[in-house]
Amino acid sequence: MEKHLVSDLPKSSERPERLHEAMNYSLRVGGKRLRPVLVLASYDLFPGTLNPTHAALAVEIIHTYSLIHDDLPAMDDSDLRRGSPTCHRAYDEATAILAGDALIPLAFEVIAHGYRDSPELGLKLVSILANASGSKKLVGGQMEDLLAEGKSPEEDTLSFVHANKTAAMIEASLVMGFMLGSKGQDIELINKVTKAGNSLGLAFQAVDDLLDVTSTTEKLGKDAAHDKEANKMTWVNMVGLEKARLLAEEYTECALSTLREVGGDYPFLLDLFSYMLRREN
Ligand code: GRG
Repeated sequence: MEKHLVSDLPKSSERPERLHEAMNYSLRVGGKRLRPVLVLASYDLFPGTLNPTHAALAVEIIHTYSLIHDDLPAMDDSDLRRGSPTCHRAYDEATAILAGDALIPLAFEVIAHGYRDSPELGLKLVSILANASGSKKLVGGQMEDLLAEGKSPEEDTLSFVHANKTAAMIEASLVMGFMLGSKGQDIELINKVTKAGNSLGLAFQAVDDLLDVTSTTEKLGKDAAHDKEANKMTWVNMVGLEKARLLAEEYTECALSTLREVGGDYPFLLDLFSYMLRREN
């Protein structure tokens, strides 16, 4: 993945250099690469003949754009991301906006080019990624998250935000990887993978909420206690630490049991799901 993040991106030396530098900066500065690993591991459940790397790269590109824009002064106004200055701090606000903007079409270009010999599948992947990152999912979740700041917690809003801002991209990662594999046409299995991805995404967000209050800025590579300061609606604010931890465990358990129903070569993914519950950043 790291190799492709170097070889498959516009070079920083290409004009406009500042824009390409900023795009490369945010993509290479770090990050767990969780979503691309989910794409690759989901493909490995029932491997086929197609290369899942392009889909994995596209998902990480969209995720990175969303982080760049989320960090902007108009949104979370964060100084630190992936252990380094945020894009607008390392460059400037206009460059960060444009870097995020340019990453969106790049992701779709990576898919269109990578799967040009399997156009039908390529179109399905474009559609899944566009849907997961669009106004009803990622961007919609972000909108409701911003609208909810400072308001008293409501379960309906919290569920909407978590399902769409966070879980949709995690779910899409698993589904895209699976669809590239040899059982990628099996609707029943796709539905199970979707369910596992949704549960995993909700568990991921519950852990994210917990880490915001239990971890440090150094460990997280982003500002700790940020949710509290911004008066964000989180599980911790809503039900407290203990119950938020229980929720994370329940969602993880659901993801694990659904994954077992999917079958295939799942030991790595099972370990990854469990690690995600124990993660420290
Ligand atoms: C600006 C459209 C738009 C959306 C922003 C990414 C995002 C939505 C908000 C970031 C804030 C946040 C806590 C989101 C939920 C969880 C999440 C996506 C965390 C970041 O993902 P990680 O931990 O990050 O996988 P790395 O850096 O490891 O890739």
